[in-house]
Amino acid sequence: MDYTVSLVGNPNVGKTSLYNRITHSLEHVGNWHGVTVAEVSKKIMFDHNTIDIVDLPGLYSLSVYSPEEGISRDRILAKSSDLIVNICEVNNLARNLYLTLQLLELDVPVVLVINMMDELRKQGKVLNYRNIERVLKIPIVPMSAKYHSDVHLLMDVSVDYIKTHGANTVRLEYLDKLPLDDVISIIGANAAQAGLSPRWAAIKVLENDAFVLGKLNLDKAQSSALAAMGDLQARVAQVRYEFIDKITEGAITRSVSSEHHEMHEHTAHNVPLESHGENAGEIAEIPHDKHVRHHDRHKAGERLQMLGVSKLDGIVLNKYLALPIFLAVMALIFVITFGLVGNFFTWLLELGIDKLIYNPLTGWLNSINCPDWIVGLLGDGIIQGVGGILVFLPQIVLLFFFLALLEDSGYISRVAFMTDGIFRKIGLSGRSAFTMLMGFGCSATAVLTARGLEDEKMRKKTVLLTPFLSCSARLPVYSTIAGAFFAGGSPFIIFGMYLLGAAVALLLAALFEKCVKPLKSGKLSFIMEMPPYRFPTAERVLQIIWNNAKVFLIRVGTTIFALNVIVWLLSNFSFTAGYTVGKDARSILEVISGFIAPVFRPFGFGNWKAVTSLLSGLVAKEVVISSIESLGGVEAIFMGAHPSLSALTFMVFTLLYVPCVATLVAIKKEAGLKWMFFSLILQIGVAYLVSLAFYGIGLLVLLNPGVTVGVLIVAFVVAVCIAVLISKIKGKGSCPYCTGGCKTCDRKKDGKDR
Ligand SMILES: Nc1nc2c(ncn2[C@@H]2O[C@H](COP(=O)(O)OP(=O)(O)OP(=O)(O)O)[C@@H](O)[C@H]2O)c(=O)[nH]1
Ligand SMILES: [Mg+2]
Repeated sequence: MDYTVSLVGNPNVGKTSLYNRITHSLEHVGNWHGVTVAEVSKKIMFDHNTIDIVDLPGLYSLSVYSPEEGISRDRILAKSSDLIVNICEVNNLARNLYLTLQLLELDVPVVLVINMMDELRKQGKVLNYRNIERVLKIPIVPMSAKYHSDVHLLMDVSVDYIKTHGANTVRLEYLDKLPLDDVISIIGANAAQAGLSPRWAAIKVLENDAFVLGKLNLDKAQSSALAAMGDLQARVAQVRYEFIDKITEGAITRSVSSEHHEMHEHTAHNVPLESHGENAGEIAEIPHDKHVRHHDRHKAGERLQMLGVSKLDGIVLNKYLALPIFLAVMALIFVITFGLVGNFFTWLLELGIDKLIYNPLTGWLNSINCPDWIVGLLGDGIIQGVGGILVFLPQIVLLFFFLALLEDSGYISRVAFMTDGIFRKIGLSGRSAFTMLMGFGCSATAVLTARGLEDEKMRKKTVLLTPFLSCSARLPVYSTIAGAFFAGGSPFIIFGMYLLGAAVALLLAALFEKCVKPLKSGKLSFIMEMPPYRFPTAERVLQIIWNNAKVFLIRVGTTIFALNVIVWLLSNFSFTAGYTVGKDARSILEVISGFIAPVFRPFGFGNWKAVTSLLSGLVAKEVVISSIESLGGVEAIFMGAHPSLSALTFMVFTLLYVPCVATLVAIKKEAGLKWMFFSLILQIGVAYLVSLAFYGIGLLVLLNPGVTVGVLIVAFVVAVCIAVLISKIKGKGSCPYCTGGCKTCDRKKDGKDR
């Protein structure tokens, strides 16, 4: 038989970890909320059945607020799955069960997985889920998806449940406390017409669910009849939570012994549902935070919710230490990646390619009198060009490894938390920080993670600014050029590039907030859950290394290889005279790129080779450097009066202009064609202007260092004074919850909601 099984649950509960275990995939897992932003699926064979396993973005409830949650809601409402495997996190059982109840209200077949049992075990506690299972009448499978849990068992239970689950829907007693019959008498016909179950539609109407209300298309009389019943949204949440509290009472207790717990985790689910006994009697300790309950999420006000804040957070999130710690962590990562460790492996690879491939191959080709152009194409075009990129494999793997450590440990959520204050002042939120930090890996995939942002304008702004964060494809460019011109100082030059990218993005965000009306988002509430600190397993570390090495090697073997061959051919053949080496003829690229070259003359690299490499970088940024390698190396490009300054400016331009075509496609997907063109012009414009300013200031420093540095310091101090003055005038009378404009703020100065 063919079945579809969807994995559904709150964000960050381990859905993708479980998906990877079941399907043997390597999908992105991270210790923050909103890692998965699109549906992913894979078919597996299980017990002669073909099962399509679908991993979905996390959602707190069926009333959704962001596009990524909408993807999951649509799949659930379409009832296109034969089974929903609902994953809950054991340490947040009550809040997670809120979604479970909504799934049961919808009458979809559900198997409940209670995940992260290992964390419960570490706390010396056990789970007794029998009462929950008995009341909800659904199978429950406890597990630890991160480790080697028995997914076979889960699949067994799931297939069994699909086959045996009949029409005996569970009676959720708390629904009797709601005036559902009254609502059905008003909206029943509309619900049937919209293809919705009247009872379910009635619950959603009480919850003021905009999506369902839109589908029901109620007339004025119906709307007024509903309004007359009063606002029952909070009541719905209250009866659900009272029910959850009742069924989870005594579910988590102190462990008698770890063996006892093992029995619970691995065998108890085999006991038939009906025969489960009563629960053990100790008092439950279920950490849940009523403030984060979903019905509260959109209550006006700007709040950050912190869960699982540990002592370490006292230091990491300290008002004065947070930023220095973050910068120190990033600097350390860069020194390791681009300093001794990364450089050593890169040097080793370089040596290997030269001694084992380039020298023997070109020697042999020359010895058999191979035509010069073939020796050139294979030697300089392919081996030097593609090999010039391949040698960065260790640095790229190291960078991704550290990024994954930041993600998996939960530190990235702390960065989002500490940046939230400043980000909100410029119309972004801490949630944008996730997307921007992902931009250090790959701009195109990072742009897609902006889907998790609830506000459309903020989402657009994040999408437009993420490409300014330096992606890993730009790394070989910095590494080669900085290594050639600044040797020992190269890690700091590279770190500077990353900081410059972030600074430009933040300045632009502030500018948009002030001057571009369609991107002015204002200050918005952002509720963030702080995940506990977690350690990645050795298996996960190897997965990260393999995943990124594979993606990089495929790029090198396909796009970069093909482009290198094209660039080499076009730069060594002319329109009329064939192979140009040894002839007085201009190559095809010399003619074409030569047209654009004067544009870059002010920066000291106005030559066709530099233009060619920048143009080829539009397809993939790594090709900038492989083109430079195959066109004669950095010495052939930066030859002006101030080669080091030109080289630095080239790095700045590479940092800021369009990352690649794939990123543009991602921007189109997330924000539309109009914004894609806007971003294209913005990136090229900003790259040119910042490079111009950079080169100009650099020239002044070189010509008259003392005066220029003095002028710059004075200008900086004046600018800071003006900014402080403006914020003081604006912020006069403001409260800690806004920077002025208290009239529109959701809170009074004492912090209470208005
Ligand atoms: N200790 C422990 N950690 C787990 C377990 N399962 C997942 N994790 C960790 O929990 C975090 C979230 O895992 P994901 O699989 O990305 O969660 P998700 O539900 O797909 O998250 P979103 O896509 O953001 O909704 C990661 O750091 C995982 O390593 C588990 O059984 N035990
Ligand atoms: Mg996921």
